Amino acid sequence: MNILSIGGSDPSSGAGIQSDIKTFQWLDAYALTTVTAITGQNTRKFGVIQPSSKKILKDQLDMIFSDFKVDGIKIGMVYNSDIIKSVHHSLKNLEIPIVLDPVIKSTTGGMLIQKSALPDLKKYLIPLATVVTPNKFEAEFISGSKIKSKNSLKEIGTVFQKMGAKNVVITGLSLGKGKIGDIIITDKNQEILENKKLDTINHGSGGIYSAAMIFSLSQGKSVLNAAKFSQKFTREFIKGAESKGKGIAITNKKMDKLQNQLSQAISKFTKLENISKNIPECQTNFVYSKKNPKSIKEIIGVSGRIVKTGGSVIKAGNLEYGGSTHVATAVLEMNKKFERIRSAINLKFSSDTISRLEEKGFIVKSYDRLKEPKRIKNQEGSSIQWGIRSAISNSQNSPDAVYHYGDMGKEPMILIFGETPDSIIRKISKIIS
Ligand code: PXL
Repeated sequence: MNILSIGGSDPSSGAGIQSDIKTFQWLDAYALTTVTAITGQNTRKFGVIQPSSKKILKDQLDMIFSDFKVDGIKIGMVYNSDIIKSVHHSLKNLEIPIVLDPVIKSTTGGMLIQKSALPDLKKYLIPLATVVTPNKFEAEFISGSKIKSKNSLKEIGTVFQKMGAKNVVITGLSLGKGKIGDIIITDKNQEILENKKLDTINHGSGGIYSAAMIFSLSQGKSVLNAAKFSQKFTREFIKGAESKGKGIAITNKKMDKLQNQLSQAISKFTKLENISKNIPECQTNFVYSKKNPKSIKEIIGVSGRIVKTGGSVIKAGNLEYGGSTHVATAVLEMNKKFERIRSAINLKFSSDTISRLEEKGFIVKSYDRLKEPKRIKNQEGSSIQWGIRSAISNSQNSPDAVYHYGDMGKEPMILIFGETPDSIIRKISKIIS
C-alpha cells in the first residue's frame, strides 16, 4: 500500500512528514512524501519556517501522481494559501480516502498556518477530506465556537459539515474523571470513543492518529472502525514516548522483536512463487508466540488474514497479539508439549503437499475430525486444541506439519509448525509447487 503524506518537515522527526514515514513503515505501508514547508524546531522550541514555492510543490505532487498508485493521502501542515490551492488543484478529482489533520500550532508554540490562510483551508481542503481530525484547540479555532458541552460538540460537527467535511473526528477531548475521548461525527450519527487519560505530554500524537486513520481507511475500513484502530494505535505510541532531546518527549513505539520477525517472514511468504495455490478458502494466518504462552493473547498473528486476491497474496490486516484464534490455539497446544515450537501457519490441504513433506523427511502427523467427540465440537475453539493434542499424543518429536481431512462444512487443512517464522518459510520453500 502506498500512502502519500503532504506536510511540513520537522527535523526532530516528532511530527510532520518524518513522523508519517515512521508510522507508515510501522504499519507496513510505503510512505510517499511531498514537502509543503521546512521548519526549524527541536523538542524545546520552534524556529523558522520556509514554505515550499508553488513551483516545487506542484512538481513534487506531479512526480508522485504520474508514477505511483496512491491508496490514500494524509494532509498535515499547509502553511499558506498558495500551498492550500496547489494541494487542492492536485487532489480535487481523486477518488481515494483523504485525511486532513488541520494543524494550527505546534506543541512548542509555532504557528503552522498563517491566519490569513484559514478561510482557504476551509474553502479548499476541508471539502476534499474523507475525515478531518482536529484536536480540541483546532476544532474551536476553525469553527469559531467553544466546546463546552455535548451539545456544543454537535454544533461544531454541524459547522464542519457545512464547510463540506464528510466526517469529523475531534481527538483527545478531556471528559472529566480521568477520562479522555475521541468524538466521531459522521453524516449519520455521533459516537464517543472513551478511554483512560494517559499522563504524558508528548510531541506528535495528533500526527500519529491521523496517519493511522488514513492507513485504516485505505484498507477499506469504516470511519468508526478506523477511529477505533487509530485510538488504540496512538495510545501505544504515547505510552512509548521517549525523551530524545532536552525538551518534550517524542511519541514513539519500539518495534517488537516478534512482530518484526513475523512481519519479515510474512513478506517473504507472500512473495513465494505459486503461493496463492496454497491459500485455503478460509484464508491463511501466520503466528509467532512469546516463550511459554499462557493464552493466545501472547501470540502475535494477523488480525484479518493473509488473503488471495487474483493471482497474488497479501496481508490484509495488522499484526496484533491475539490477532489469530485458530492457528494461535494450535501453537498454544503444541507448545505445551514441545516448548520450542512457537510459530505456525495454515495452508490449503493437498495430498501432493503431504507427499512432498514426507519425501523431504519432515515429521507429519494428522488427526481425524470425524472422531472428534460431540461435546468438543460444540465448544467454540476447542476442536483445534483437541486435534493437535490427539495428533501428537504418541509423538516423541515435534511434528513439522499436522493435517486433517475436514468434516461436514469444515475445510481440510495443513498446519506447518516451527521454532520461528523464518524456519517455517524454509520448510514451505522446500515443499510448495
Ligand atoms: O503535529 C503537528 C505538526 C505537523 N507538521 C509539522 C509540525 C507539527 C508540530 O510541530 O512541526 C511540520
